Amino acid sequence: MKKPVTAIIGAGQVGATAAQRLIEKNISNVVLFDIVEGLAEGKALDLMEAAPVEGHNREVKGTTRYEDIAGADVVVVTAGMPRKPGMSREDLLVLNAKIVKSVCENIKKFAPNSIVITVTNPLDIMTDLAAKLLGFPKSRVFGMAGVLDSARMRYFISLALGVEPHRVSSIVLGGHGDLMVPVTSQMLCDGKPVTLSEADRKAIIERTQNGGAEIVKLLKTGSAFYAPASSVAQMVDAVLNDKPAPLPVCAHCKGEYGVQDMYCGVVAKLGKEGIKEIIQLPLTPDEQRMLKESVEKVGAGIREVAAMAF
Ligand code: A3D
Repeated sequence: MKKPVTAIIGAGQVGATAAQRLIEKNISNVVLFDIVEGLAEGKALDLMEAAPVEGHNREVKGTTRYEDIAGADVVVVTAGMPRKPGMSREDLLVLNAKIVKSVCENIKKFAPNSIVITVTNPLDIMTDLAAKLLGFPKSRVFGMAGVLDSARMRYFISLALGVEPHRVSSIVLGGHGDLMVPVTSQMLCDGKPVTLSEADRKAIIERTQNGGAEIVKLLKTGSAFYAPASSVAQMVDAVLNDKPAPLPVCAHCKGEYGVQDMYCGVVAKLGKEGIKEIIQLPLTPDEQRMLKESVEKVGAGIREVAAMAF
């Protein structure tokens, strides 16, 4: 039986760490691509030299040749520039739109049957752009943000409760930006509803919304990559192995939450064909209002890109 292959475009912090997660968790083989000569090859070799110690049988191939992504089951797009301190996700718009365009042309040519998971920021806008450029069924193109944002929220809730992070579940909906919607009405610990003080609840919303910026500020160069890479790996695993548990992802909506023909962070079941089903959660009026604002902001960004020549 053919071993599943994930192609990762961009061998930077997120791409290379995602490759590490995928092989060390035994999820798939990886083709790691970058335009910088030697970068993907060097990181792939380094990762493979860890295989005897880590004890896995997966392979990573580093390359600068797009031909090598042929036959990939999943393509993860992490090519792009990360945010620098003081830089908004929107500042990245033009820069990353050009990169996503060239990446999509090659995915279309060399991996036309793949499932595409975008990571490049600004996430929702780049996912919409990728879907339009690729022309694949929209169910086969979606973005990673919700798993990461929800993981950050889960961690912050666990700190407030003083419990292990894995016992907490929670969801973040909407765009991957300052207006994302941490759904505090659905927080659970060991499957039971969590009640927090109003001050804690507000602090968790704020810290989650600023989760990416908090790390950018600390690192000073570059942005988060360990948790983003874990989130990518969980999504690839859900796709390749038809995992039944729904995940928060940036998916194409056809009326869910009133969002028409647009990409937005929602909860969805993933599988070999991509997005299998979007699941709508009951939201409080406040959460519905926040989601509407978040969606409007993403819509403005999408229109901005549509009007751009790049
Ligand atoms: P970084 O470590 O700079 O890696 C980006 C890589 O892309 C570099 O190795 C570049 O050489 C490569 N690259 C640039 N142009 C091309 C191209 N045309 N084709 C192929 N490769 C190219 O960045 P990073 O890994 O930290 O972040 C990558 C992207 O993911 C950025 O846009 C980040 O903002 C974004 N990101 C998103 C999230 C989300 O939650 C959505 C989280 C973390 C990072």
